[in-house]
Amino acid sequence: MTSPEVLAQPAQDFLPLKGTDFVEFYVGNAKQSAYYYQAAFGYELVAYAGPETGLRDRASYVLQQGKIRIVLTTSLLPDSDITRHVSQHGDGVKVMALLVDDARQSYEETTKRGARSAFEPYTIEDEYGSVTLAGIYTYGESIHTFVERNNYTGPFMPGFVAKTSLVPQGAPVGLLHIDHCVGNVGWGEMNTWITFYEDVMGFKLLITFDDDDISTEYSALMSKVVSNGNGFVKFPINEPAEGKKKSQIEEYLDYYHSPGVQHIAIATNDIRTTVTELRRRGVEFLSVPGTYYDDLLERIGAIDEDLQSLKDLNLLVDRDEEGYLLQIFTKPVEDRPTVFYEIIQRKGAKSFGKGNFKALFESIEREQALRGNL
Ligand code: TYF
Ligand code: FE
Repeated sequence: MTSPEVLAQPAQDFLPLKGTDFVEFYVGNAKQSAYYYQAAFGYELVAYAGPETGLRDRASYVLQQGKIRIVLTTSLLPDSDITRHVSQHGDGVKVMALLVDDARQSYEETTKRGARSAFEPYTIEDEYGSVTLAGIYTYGESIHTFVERNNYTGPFMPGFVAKTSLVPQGAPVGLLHIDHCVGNVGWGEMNTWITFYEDVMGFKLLITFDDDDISTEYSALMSKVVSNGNGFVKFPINEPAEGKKKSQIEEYLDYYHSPGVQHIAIATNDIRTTVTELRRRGVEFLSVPGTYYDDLLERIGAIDEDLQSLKDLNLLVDRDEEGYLLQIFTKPVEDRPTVFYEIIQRKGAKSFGKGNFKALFESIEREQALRGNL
């Protein structure tokens, strides 16, 4: 007979992930985007690659705050994969890179389960050590790059040189790590991609939000959240649903012209200080009506923060069985209504703010209406 201890053993994780290594955006003008991320969001410029380092086709800026690393890449050519990506999608996320111990094995385990290859494993090295990279496609044109850092000690990876700059107003604002990265996919495609994360990447379904949760009168969407084994990497996937109004997911797809990353949620442990500073630097946030706060404490119970301070900053609060969370959403950070950021502080809660969906989606709808897309 099998002992209970043996039965309790979790299945071997065939894709152990140590976290998000970087998120790479393809943008129209990386020099100016890098300034925005420094001045507005408080990232620090740490590395660079471009013509000065021998690249003829592109330039990339690497920005860091806490454990978050953002790479901003632009094309120098009239026609290239980057040029075409920017032409089709506008500025957007190309790569969600995942830190692994073994990039070759990660590539093999996922491609043998059906992942479409983006590029085969290769190793690059310089005087600081070596890095092995491999890539697979996920939804749309987005890819997951597996990054294996063999105790690499350089500023980013071989090919990049250290680069700093002093944007005087650009001190860090307390951004710590990526909490989750959300994808928008087309009608009827959500389950295909949930199955991809389950079967090909070994993720587990955490939560399902269906019509009853979301799409009644409000911006219609369905959403499921998958997580990797250790919970460090969480990917909610949204698909549009039929509703009374045009789905916010449909609006995204109309402007991004394919599935892609919708929002990146960034953790802070002091959301009031973080958001005060982001607002001072001109970051624009969605807002909910003052009446949101009228019955907030009745809905969610006692919290550490003074209610007025949350109302002043327009922060949203939600509670689950394990605690509560505070969150707020930026407006899109491009001219197209595509990628935006969420700032989130978790105080025990592991959920995603379901109690705020109504107020949040009504707020998004007001913005959609201003754009003539409702
Ligand atoms: O990540 C989430 O699930 C929450 C809620 O278009 C959310 O941040 C879901 C869909 C959406 C905006 C926010
Ligand atoms: Fe979110």
